[in-house]
Amino acid sequence: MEDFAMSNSDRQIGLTLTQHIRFEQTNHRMATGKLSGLLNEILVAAKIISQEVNTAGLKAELLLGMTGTVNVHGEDRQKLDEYSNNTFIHILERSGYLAVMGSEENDSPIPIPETYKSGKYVLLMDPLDGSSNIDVGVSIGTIFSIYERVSQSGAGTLKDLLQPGHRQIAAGYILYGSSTIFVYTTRGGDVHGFTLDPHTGEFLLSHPNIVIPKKGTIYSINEGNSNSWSRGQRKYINYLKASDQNTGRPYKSRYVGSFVSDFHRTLLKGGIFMYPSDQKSPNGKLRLGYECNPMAFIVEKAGGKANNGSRRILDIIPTTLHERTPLYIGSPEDVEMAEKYLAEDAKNR
Ligand code: P6P
Repeated sequence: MEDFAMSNSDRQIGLTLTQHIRFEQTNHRMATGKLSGLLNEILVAAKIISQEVNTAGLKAELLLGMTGTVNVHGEDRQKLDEYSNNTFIHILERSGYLAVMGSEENDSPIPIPETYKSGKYVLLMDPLDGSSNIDVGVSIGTIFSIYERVSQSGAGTLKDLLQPGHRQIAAGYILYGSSTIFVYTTRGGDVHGFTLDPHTGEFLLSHPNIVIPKKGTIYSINEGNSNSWSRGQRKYINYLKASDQNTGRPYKSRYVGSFVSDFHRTLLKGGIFMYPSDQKSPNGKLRLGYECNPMAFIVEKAGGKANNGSRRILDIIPTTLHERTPLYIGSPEDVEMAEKYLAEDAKNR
């Protein structure tokens, strides 16, 4: 009789995201089932948005282009931005798992309507990051971050949304690219990636136990800002461009201009993504709460590092919902090397 015993990795092939979330829960990593429920609601929203993003070109009038409004950051709001934000809010506010939400698209906290049950978690999200790339077919993404509420009862508050990143319970992103990929991690878990099968509508396990290389050979930064960089930043980039076989230099330069895409490549291939402070943007461009903290939580779970040039991202205590921070994120050896060069700036100040 042929042996039908399957290896553990064989058993994982075809595992759906819903099944994976349930297995994580049964391993007592999400014992209550409430976090599982919340992640499954996010999964549903992701499928809806993926469908719209992938067919937006066919409904250009309806879904592409500007809405004629701007968001809290003064950035033109795209129709798909608004659609994605509304989709997440409408699905999650009625889930019963959340006490309050924060979104890149909303100036202030999003309360849970009294008609719905309030829950023990709070969620921060960038519903559609990289949206300036929508009309030109470049990959874009959703980023989310989940905490337990700190307020005792009743409606969630801004304080619930201003927790340091090390208190996250779960975080993840969805990349709407050549395929739709859902990557997530939980406090007690590892980092796993799932690819949407358009035929079954299921996210299937495609990247189990993601671990970032200790060192890479790719750097990712907007070189258009180089005239505004600090001296240490310029010296670091010149170091990466110099030839030295022993350290894999010169590094390759890759920059999509869509954070979820640039981060996903860095997570899988290693290297470093940087959005530094510069003369134009002293605090950098990326937002701490719903861009940097969730990606920092994920990269640390995958063995990587994330800092603001000197300080661990997950230790920063937010003071406002939309505050920005400089970001260095990726392979630990690369982030540490960047930190060494930037330390020179501190000495020369
Ligand atoms: P720049 C997109 O608008 C975004 O917020 C991130 O997705 C991306 O990493 C960054 O801005 C790109 O900024 O200044 O290089 O165009």
